Amino acid sequence: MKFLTFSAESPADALNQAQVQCGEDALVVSTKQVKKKSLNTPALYEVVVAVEDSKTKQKPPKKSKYKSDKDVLLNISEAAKQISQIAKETDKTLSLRKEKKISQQKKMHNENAGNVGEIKDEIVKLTDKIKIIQEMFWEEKSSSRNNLAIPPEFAEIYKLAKISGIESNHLDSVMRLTLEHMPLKMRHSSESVKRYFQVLLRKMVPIRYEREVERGVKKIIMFVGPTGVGKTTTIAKLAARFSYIKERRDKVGIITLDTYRIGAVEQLFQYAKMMKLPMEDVIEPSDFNSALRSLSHCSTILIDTVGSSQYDKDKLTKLNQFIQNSEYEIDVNLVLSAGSKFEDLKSTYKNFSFLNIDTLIFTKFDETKTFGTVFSLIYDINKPVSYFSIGQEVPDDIVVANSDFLIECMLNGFKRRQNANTSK
Ligand SMILES: Nc1nc2c(ncn2[C@@H]2O[C@H](COP(=O)(O)OP(=O)(O)OP(=O)(O)O)[C@@H](O)[C@H]2O)c(=O)[nH]1
Ligand SMILES: [Mg+2]
Repeated sequence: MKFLTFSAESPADALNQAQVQCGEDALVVSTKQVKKKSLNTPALYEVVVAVEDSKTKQKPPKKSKYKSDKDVLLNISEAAKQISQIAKETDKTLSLRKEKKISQQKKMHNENAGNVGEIKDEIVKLTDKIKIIQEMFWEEKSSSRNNLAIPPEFAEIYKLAKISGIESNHLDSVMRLTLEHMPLKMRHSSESVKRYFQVLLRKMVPIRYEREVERGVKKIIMFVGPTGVGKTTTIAKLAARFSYIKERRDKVGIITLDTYRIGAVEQLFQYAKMMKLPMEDVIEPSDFNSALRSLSHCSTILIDTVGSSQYDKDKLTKLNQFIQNSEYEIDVNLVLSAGSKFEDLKSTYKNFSFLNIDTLIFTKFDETKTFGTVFSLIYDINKPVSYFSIGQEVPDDIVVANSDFLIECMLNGFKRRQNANTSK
């Protein structure tokens, strides 16, 4: 008796080979799976049969390792049944395993999905809570916003602008304009709302750009304003700027009308001397034109005045006499401190306005944190700004007015490095 082994991808195929080769009388010794099916290769089954030497039709395949008769169990027909059973069982086991694996994967997926879902739910709940809290505070204050319904995305910029000291009614009108004109798609984030709001604010600041003095034209600039705001210091900075710093240099002369205060003339005289600029002092309005004439060789004449309280009618009236007596047109610059309260700025402007103010200069940017008042005054009186003074240093601490600078200071505070365009 010989033992022969047949291999195939399924037990049935292996058995079939054995049948073809050895006939029906061959006895099946064993069947087993020798290799599992993988992704790339099929399964391998082995059937070992025992045959009498004379029953082998062809050259037998390789010899089996089974050597003993006692392993012989079944004839082939019987084995076929069992094999198909084994195959079924194997398939069943495999599919059971597969099902188990899938169900495990599903379970894990469901568990993960459950976790992610739970986290998502939590985030949504938290976001809602934050919005509700925001709106609670928001609603609480709504009475002071003239019933202006402001969406939560606008809350951040609203609060920033509010703490800048801007007047409530000005802030509400800017808000109203933003709400009316801002494209819907920009409203979803507070960042884009902020940007839009900033652009709008910038457009609302009237600026007077610095112009070159035309040849043959005299530019006579008078600086008026309350006491101690920085008129004299600003004149010194601008005298240096016009005569030495700007590309096209002007011939600059200085006149001071501030002859009351001890040391006032001396203060300006020292600057004029350092810069080698001609300077005249005038006491009476009737002498004003002769002083202007004596500086006829200058294309730019800067006039310092005595600081006066906006309530000091006598001083203001005398100041007006100088302007009225002048043979030349005078550009009147009202100098104000950025740190003053809005009401004070407004009353100062009101009481100086009979001098026909042409432009505003704001000083002491480095001494305040609230620039909304500056914005509000400009917005209210609609007068252009020409310079911002940002410190005591002569000649460096002066900035040619620009709306970007002011709005940046208003929303994010004054920073000295913003000073890149100083005097430019
Ligand atoms: N921090 C700061 N100080 C300034 C600025 N501008 C002027 N000052 C200071 O403010 C003080 C008054 O400056 P002045 O230029 O004398 O002011 P003024 O308006 O001429 O004063 P009166 O002639 O007395 O009315 C001085 O100590 C200046 O150095 C500024 O932008 N920032
Ligand atoms: Mg002065």
